[in-house]
Amino acid sequence: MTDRRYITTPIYYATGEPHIGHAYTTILADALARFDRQAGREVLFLTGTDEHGQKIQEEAARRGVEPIELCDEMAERFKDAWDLLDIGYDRFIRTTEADHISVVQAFVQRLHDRGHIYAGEYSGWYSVSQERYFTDKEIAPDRVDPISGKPVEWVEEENWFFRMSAFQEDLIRHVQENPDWIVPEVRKNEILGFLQQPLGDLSISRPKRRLRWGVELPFAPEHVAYVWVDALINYFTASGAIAPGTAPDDPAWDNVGDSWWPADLHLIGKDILTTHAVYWPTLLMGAGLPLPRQLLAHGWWVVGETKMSKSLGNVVDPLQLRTDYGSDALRWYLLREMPTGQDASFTPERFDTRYEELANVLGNLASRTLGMTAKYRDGVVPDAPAGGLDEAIETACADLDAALAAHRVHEALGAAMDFARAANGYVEEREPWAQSKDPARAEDLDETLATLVRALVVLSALFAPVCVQKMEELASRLGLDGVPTLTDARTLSVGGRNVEKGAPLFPRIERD
Ligand code: ME8
Repeated sequence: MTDRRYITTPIYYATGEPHIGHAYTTILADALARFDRQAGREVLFLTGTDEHGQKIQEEAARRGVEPIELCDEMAERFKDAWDLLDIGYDRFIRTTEADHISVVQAFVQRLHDRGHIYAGEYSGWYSVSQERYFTDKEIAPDRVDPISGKPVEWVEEENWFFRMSAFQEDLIRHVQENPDWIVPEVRKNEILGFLQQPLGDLSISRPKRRLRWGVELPFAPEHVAYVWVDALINYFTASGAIAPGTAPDDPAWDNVGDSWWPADLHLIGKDILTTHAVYWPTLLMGAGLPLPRQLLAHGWWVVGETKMSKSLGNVVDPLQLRTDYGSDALRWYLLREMPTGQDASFTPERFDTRYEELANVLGNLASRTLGMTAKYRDGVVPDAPAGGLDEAIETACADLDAALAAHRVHEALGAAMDFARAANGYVEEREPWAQSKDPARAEDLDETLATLVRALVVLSALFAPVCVQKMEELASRLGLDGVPTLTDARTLSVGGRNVEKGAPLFPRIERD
């Protein structure tokens, strides 16, 4: 692994409010970025909004506003939501930014100059909801798109095409030779299955008379770029590989190695796998650019058996959950509950269960450790050996690392929680309340308390990428100047520190 990581989320359509699915991907990216930073890596974490295309144009018309007004408003909504959920992105890109438009134009011109673009006629079934064409087979029998279930429309128009078919063999080889390029494996197999059929060429433009809200093609000013082409290029724009205004044949294109490109990890939902695993890599091949190092396509949050969607009216609002339970609890629930890569069902009962896990295991350990240090030692951590849980710490760190390397984030968090459980087990085993009654066991009690405080210091580091606020709070009660890195947490001296019990970290919450 390099000591730099470039992590991206999809850029979300600026048409609706951020919902729990958007929150999930973005919190996942944020937690991975925090784990990376904690391990000393330099990170570029990119998110943003997808602001061109028919979907935006239609939504703006429906609201009676200009597309850019809608985008300005929605970009702020997404930024506000991410602030409230403690998502510390490094860059928020909007596809209407002048810099991005310039890079898209240079990119498509470069494809054109390299002979990969031609003019043609297109006819097919188009889904505005997914901004994609679907084949007859995919829409049968109800003429709806297979992802959103919304009606498709028949479109016939003159378009510019990208010779995607020319890269089919190279793409298949790339997927086969890099078995971890698409994870989880089920998604890799889905793409290999898709690639067994001959790959068509990709229509990359829309005539302006049908769609005016997009990036004008430099070689065909009567057309705008197909929104997915424009959107995918965002990852490249934000890498800083090509300065806006760079000519399509500038040598800089052949030497992007000093920038953040290629991305290390594109996090996406499985709904947009084809665009990321087929359109994007072939476009990059056409432009002669390196491919992203990995795609992780996660599953869907569903309600009952159904995908969450605005039209079904079953969308869970992440900001309401934050108001009721706090951002840390929401982040914990989403990342701990969904096995990374699979679907998960949102239920209030499971939310409560996951919250109670935080309260009863981690919260309880913190209050008993800090409470006993206050009661038996006036809040000063004894200067005593603190290694009573060292083996459990080793195990937790090794399990966490292995799970993260395998992109099993739920298991990484499980390893952190198992360690908190082990520390509670240590309390039961050592019975500090009994030790405190026997003056001959004062040293034993010192060791118990020092060991438990060390455990809390380590736990603050283990949980901090997810429970951002509460672990800051815990670190401050432990007399620390911020949450330590995991390496420091294992070695810094705890003896002599003043600690403070404070109110429960995860208080009981009454549901109405
Ligand atoms: O597709 N469960 O944007 P989008 C889990 N603009 N994740 C979900 C989800 C759910 N129920 N619903 C949405 C677009 N997501 C394009 C992307 S990228 C160059 C352009 C998450 O607003 C998941 O990450 O429809 C999914 O891929 C993404 O939101 C789709 O967001």
